[in-house]
Amino acid sequence: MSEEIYKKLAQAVIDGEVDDVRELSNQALVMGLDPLTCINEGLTKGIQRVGELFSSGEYFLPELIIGADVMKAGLEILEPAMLADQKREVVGKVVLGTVQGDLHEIGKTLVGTMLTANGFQVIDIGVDKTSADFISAIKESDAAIVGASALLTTTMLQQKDLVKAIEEAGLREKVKIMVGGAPVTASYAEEIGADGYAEDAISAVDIAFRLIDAPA
Ligand code: B1M
Repeated sequence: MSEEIYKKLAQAVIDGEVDDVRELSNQALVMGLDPLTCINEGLTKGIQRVGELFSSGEYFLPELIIGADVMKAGLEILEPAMLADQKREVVGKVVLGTVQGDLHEIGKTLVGTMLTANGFQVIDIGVDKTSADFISAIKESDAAIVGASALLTTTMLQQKDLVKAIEEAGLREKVKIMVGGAPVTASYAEEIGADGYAEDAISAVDIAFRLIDAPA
């Protein structure tokens, strides 16, 4: 039964059916399904398929935009359920954003939700943020970690720029840098001098705990 819901959630994202996604997300919660599994096995599979259809020329930009909006409608229902039981004290502050020139927000927001659910205070500065924006937020919040997301092969270069800008601002000893996003790899993270790389939102939580040397 749960498999069926995941498949229907994915299909609704592919078809751009916002009402179906809302109904299925609510139904999943009533059934007691794990919201994160619904996101990973349902909504994310759906948006990945939309990406493939876009790559192969079967879908165009409007379908990409609709797919993202439909996924966000599902996340609006499922993400609060992940935060409902959160009672931990704040373990550390994280400044999180998507780099300059990049408008992809879904993965970054999901990382933020998982960090919040695990006791981090997340300062989400949004998308298309310059290195200077990240630095202002680090200074204002005194964050222990900065997380930069990039979804495009062109914009992942901004992560390198951010590491350099943090060094130049004299903050390198104060803040740990975590990078992620679909085109980013562990070896790229190492090459640019970041402290950590996470493949997905769950591993981002593990990495964040490791970076501040705290028990998960
Ligand atoms: Co865009 N887009 N897009 N897009 N888009 C991709 C990334 C693409 C792979 C699609 C494709 O061609 N198959 C392709 C990139 C190609 C490349 O560079 N190699 C692409 C393109 C080309 C573009 C445009 C250039 C299209 C155009 O205009 N012609 C354009 C660029 C706009 C811009 O940013 N300047 C564009 C626009 C858009 C929309 C705005 C329409 C929309 C985003 C809407 C929004 O976010 N509000 C969109 C979407 C939806 C996608 C796909 C289909 C889905 C992205 C997504 O939300 N995935 C994407 C294809 C794909 O990824 N398969 C695609 C779901 C999300 C949960 O996963 O974001 O990977 P993800 O996040 C994961 C991990 O990566 C990781 O954890 C997350 C959760 O598990 N992670 C981190 C992410 N950030 C992290 C940070 C961390 C740690 C882990 O630490 C800090």
